[in-house]
Amino acid sequence: MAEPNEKLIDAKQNLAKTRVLQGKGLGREYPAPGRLPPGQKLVTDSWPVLDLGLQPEIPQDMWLLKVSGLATERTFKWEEFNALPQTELITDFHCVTTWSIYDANIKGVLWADFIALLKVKPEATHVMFHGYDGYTTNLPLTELAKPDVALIHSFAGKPLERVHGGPVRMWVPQLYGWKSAKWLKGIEFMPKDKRGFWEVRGYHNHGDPWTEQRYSQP
Ligand SMILES: Nc1nc2c(c(=O)[nH]1)N[C@H]1C(S)=C(S)[C@@H](COP(=O)(O)O)O[C@H]1N2
Ligand SMILES: [Mo]
Repeated sequence: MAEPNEKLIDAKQNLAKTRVLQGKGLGREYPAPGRLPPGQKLVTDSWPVLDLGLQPEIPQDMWLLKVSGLATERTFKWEEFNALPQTELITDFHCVTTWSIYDANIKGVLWADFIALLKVKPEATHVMFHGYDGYTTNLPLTELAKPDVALIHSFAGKPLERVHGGPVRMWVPQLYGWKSAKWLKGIEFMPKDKRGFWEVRGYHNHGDPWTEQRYSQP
């Protein structure tokens, strides 16, 4: 089994440490006027790829999505997932490493439609998303309730490429990209917050691009 690229992870973690004091509070105007969040650069010729040095290959018919924690346990296979109501969206997407893309045309199952199928216990307040590469990222249910949050499988009318997290990834476009887990494997409902992979390595716990919540003290 392949291992994450430790050097790459260390480099990003160190960057997060040196950047803690930048961003919010240094006299920039918040929120910045216009469509591009502060400190971001628009990329128009490509969609960059970010990962831990692993790009797991999960054929559609092997892909399983497990719901666990404070919800009735369920496992979705591709056919069941694909039979759920499908929505097409166009959103922007912003990565903490400063690239942004506009008008990503994506398709999948809205979080609102997905969660409506589950029996989530009232004590659940947060969710941990798990990827097939071992990646995790945490989100509050309040943030997931926002529009355009979805479990997606297509981009620009084609199946989501493996490098971008196919067969299925999360899409949480109002926050920095690290909150959108690729190669989605598990959705764990939690009674309180708990930091995920980058959140314990110096990334901000929330990750709002408009107020540049890039890095933070643990
Ligand atoms: N499973 C998994 N999901 C992940 C990551 C990862 O390493 N593993 N990287 C995150 C980061 S840091 C970003 S910016 C986005 C990038 O998505 P992209 O590679 O499709 O542009 O995926 C996020 N989701
Ligand atoms: Mo990122």
